[in-house]
Order: sequence, then C-alpha cells, then structure tokens
Amino acid sequence: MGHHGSKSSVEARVLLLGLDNAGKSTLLYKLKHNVSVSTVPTIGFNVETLDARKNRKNIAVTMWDVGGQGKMRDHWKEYYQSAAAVVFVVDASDVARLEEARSELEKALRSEHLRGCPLILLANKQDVSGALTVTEMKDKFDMRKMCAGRDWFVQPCSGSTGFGVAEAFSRVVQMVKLPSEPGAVKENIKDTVHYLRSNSKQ
Ligand code: G3D
Repeated sequence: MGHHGSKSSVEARVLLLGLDNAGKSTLLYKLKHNVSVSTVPTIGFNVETLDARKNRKNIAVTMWDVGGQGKMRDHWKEYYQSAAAVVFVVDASDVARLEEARSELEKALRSEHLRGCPLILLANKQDVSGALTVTEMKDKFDMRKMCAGRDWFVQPCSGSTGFGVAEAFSRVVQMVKLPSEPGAVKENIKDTVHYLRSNSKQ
C-alpha cells in the first residue's frame, strides 16, 4: 500500500548476531559478493540487501550486523520486533568462548520481541581443525530446549572458504517470516540508519 514501482519487493529483516570475532563481517562480505544488491555506508555497523525469491515473490533480505556493538545494543532491541529471522554466528573453533556465545544467544532469544522468530545458527570456521560439528553444537547449546517454540536450524559454514555460505542464505530465505505488506526497502534502510545515527550521537 502506498508504494509504487514494479520492482517493489517485500523486505525480510534479518538480524545477524554473535560475539565479536565470530565471523559476522566476513560472512556478510562473502554473501555480498555472491548476491548483493546494495550497500549502505556503515556507521559502525553493516547492512546488506540481498535479492531472493520466495513463494513466487521477490524478497529483499536485509541482513543487519548488529553484533558486538556494545553501545548500540539497546537501540537494536527496538528492531527486534520487526525481525523476520535471527542468524546467530558462532566461532565453532573457539571452544573457550562457546559458553559465552551460548549465553548471549539465550539472552537474545529471551527477548519478548523475538518470540517465535526463526533462528539459524551458523557453526562458522569449519575450516579450522577441531571446530565443533553440527551435532556437537546442537548438543552443547541444547538447541531443542533453547529453541522450543520456534523454527531453528544449525548450518556448518566457513566465511573464509565460502563453504556452506550459499546454503546458509538459502536456509534463511526458506525460514524467514514475511510481513504481509510490501514495503519500500531502501526507504526503510534510510529511515533506520537515520534513526540510529541520531541516537548514537549523544
Ligand atoms: P566479527 O564481524 O563477528 O567480529 P570477523 O568477525 O568477520 O571480523 O572475523 C573475525 C576473525 O575471524 C577475522 O580474522 C576473520 O578473518 C576470521 N574468520 C572469519 N570467518 C572465518 C572462517 O570461517 N575461518 C577462519 N579460519 N577464520 C575466519 P582476523 O585475523 O582478520 O581478525
């Protein structure tokens, strides 16, 4: 409604979460070189728009890299409510920080706004020997329990080699919950960037 232009597509906003060093930027960069449409200059965070088809519709998946921005974190809560999916990236080779990652994920999923929101867990850095397998990851994170009441999937990948990255994106497209109304994606991004910029100044 209120949107014209034949290229309109439905926006699916995806939150990219995870500890610092998990590999979020690397994965986003890898995706961008496969399927990206546009890049908004960053103001301390990354956002990419990726085109896809779902249910015979064009959809624009905007991937918001919202992890690791300690100071900005509170503002992101407000965007949780419009999230079509959460992608949580874990460095599967960093055994020392697994518990920290698990607890961070648990905290995020506890958010009221993310209730029922699909979760794709990326077991990243599979190219590193000793990286946890999907089975080990499901076990360590007790996924069935932690993700009760939502769709979830654990995808092994490597942002460095590209292994599993396309599969991860397909999975995201398959699992996102689409909003019923089409929206002007570029405007949404602009508004959001504007909002975040004005809120990060004080
Ligand atoms: P972040 O955005 O989640 O903080 P980055 O993480 O994407 O900045 O990645 C953190 C470090 O991990 C980077 O190394 C990056 O090259 C590395 N990395 C990311 N993905 C992989 C992967 O799949 N395999 C391996 N082996 N390394 C990966 P540097 O040394 O640049 O800090």
